[in-house]
Amino acid sequence: MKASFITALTSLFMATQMIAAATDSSTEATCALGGSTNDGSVKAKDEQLAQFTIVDNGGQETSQFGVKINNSDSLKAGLDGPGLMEDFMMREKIMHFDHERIPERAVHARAVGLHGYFESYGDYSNITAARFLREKGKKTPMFVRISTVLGSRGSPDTVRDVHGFALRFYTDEGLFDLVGNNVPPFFVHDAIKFPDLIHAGKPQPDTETPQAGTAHETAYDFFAAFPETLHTVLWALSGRGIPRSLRQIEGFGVHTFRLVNEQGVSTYAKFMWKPKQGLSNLLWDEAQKIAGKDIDFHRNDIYTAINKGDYPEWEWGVQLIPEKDFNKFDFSLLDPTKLVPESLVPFQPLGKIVLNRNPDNYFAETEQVTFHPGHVVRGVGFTNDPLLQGRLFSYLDTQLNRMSGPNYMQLPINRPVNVVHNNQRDGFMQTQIHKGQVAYFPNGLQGNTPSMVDGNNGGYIEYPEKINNVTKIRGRSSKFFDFYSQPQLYYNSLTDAEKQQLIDGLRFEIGKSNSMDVRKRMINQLNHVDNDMARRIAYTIGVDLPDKVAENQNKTSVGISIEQYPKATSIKTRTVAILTAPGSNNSDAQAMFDFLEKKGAYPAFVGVRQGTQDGLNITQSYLTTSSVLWDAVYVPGGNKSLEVMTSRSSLFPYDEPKMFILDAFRHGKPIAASAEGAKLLEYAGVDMPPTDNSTAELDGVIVADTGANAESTFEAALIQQRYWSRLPLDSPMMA
Ligand code: HDD
Repeated sequence: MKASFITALTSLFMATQMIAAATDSSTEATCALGGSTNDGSVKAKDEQLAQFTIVDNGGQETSQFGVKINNSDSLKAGLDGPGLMEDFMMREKIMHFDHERIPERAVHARAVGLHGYFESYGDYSNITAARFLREKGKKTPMFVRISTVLGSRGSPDTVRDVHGFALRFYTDEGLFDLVGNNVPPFFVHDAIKFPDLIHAGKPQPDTETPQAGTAHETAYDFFAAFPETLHTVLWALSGRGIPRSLRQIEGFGVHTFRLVNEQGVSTYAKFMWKPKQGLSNLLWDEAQKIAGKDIDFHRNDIYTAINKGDYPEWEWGVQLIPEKDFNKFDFSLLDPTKLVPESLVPFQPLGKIVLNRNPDNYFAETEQVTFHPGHVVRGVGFTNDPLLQGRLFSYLDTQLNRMSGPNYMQLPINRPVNVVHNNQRDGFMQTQIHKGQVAYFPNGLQGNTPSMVDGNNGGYIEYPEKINNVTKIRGRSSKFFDFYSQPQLYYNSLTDAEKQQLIDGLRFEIGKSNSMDVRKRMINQLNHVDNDMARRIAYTIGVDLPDKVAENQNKTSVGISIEQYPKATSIKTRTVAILTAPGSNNSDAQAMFDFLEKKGAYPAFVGVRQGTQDGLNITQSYLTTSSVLWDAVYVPGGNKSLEVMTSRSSLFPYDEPKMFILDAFRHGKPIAASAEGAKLLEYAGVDMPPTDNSTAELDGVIVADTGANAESTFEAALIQQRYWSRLPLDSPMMA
């Protein structure tokens, strides 16, 4: 028997028992898989989860079978004597501990899970029969899990990787799981290649290195041999792979799905969701440092914003393509390595996602949630995308490995909010007590119930796609074999600074391969995308600069560049470190703090020691924090404090205040200082704005006397978030 699953369901069972004891009416609420009979109101899921929530605070310790106990010492034959076999308290406690872990996900093990809701902007019954999209203002509860792909559960948040972005809608007609990523294409055409892709990217089997990334030989050996991967490799190696915040990423359903309306009309749909917080990414130098300074950086960022009531929001919608236009594009809609450029088919928002509650328990919710692309509701259907078809098997199968039995959909986080009836029975950790002698269909004894409902009467609509005259074959249609047009489109659509980041990312990753053959083969592939890019990379990784083999078609699309993405409209949630030392001008420092806080930013004072200093509440010391953890820096005045900050001492073993400014400068972040505070900027050697009597600003470096003017200039810089112009570009010699 698989104890981990038993353990989880034992507590679920106890919770149900407690509720049953507390309220007589609970029998109805918990009798059928699906629990609550609520019709899908936005609170339905929270109410259902509350039935299983236990607060131990203030309670008395009991064993799992409910007996009050004292298990702080084991039972012995005398104080110095041997332990006794009869010690049921010890056996139970240690047995449970021994079985606390379940297998981590084969991919996407590292994640954060969040509750929220979806709100429909209107009635979309013209395109889909899905009820959650058929009424303006209708809210549907959601659970969302955002993950990295390759790292183990304990790997750092800021490794470079594609990010999983799995959405679960608890609609009132069943679960809809959209198990997507933060980039629109996927690496391979066909699910049968997925194990190869993951084996190449995961730590190598001989040494189990490296952890959580593709910067190694086997990954590029595979990419170089399999050019369909190139498009997604470019997305992952650009800023998209190292987001600044999980609140500032896009989401994509990747595959072409179908939406089917009540009349049976199907429209192809590419799902995508766009953050209202804007898009933003880290620089590789930051990402690597953050991985050491705050391994949980992304989780902390999103938990904090939600705890403070700054709920992240995404516009969720579709690109729609009529059935008749299936062959309209020079790529196949069934090819998941291609995107549909927004310049060809615009994004149409259908509603918004709001994430507004952090989970109560990581394991019960984020770890035990079992997403599955096959969880679709009436009005949503699949296409013949060969990657999607394989996924429909994999996700069910993998949950059996993680959950050790087929009843995992009874776990609180997995239950739909509508009632479930079927003839599935038994299995490990069955928690439902199905009454009656009938567990089959058709039947006479139970009036042929649970009855079957077809698509015309509220049941799932099977789209009657015609599949005639086909030959069984292992292969792909010819359009799948254009490997380079979309990587080119992607590369062309980036700004110069973004191209540089991508090139630097590729230099880092390919350069980590010891095999010169792998490096050469990879440059050969990249040369089919863009000769200039390939040469700039080749220059630094010891490969001969390749001659041009392909013309760049110079096609571009909107919606690709992060730098050109619409900015957030306020400075809400921007983090600002205010650097102080004994003698800081506290009214200057406090005034900036108050201004930023009023505007919704998250300022904090950094000082030589935590506690109160000159009336300021110092929450971070130079040793507990670091420049890379902040969006921006402010240096208030105070001649004495600046003397301290610009001299080496045991308080700053590594010249921390100087490095704070220098890192912020090199990373293109807004830096502001009062006229006195500017001494620290000079000491750090950053490019200073021209001096005059008013606020002076140069590429996000702002020097001013205190006053409203400096504040509003700083505010504008914080909205800008990063000054790409400060980041160096390659010199022409490399090409
Ligand atoms: Fe997958 C997990 C996204 C292709 C097999 N995948 C998983 C998760 C996300 C994705 C977000 C984490 C879900 C969660 O948070 O629990 N996967 C994708 C996307 C793909 C994709 C966007 C391409 C469009 N995946 C894919 C293929 C296969 C898998 C082709 C297998 C043939 N994926 C899995 C899995 C996982 C998984 C092994 C691991 C844990 C889990 O399912 O629940 O079954």
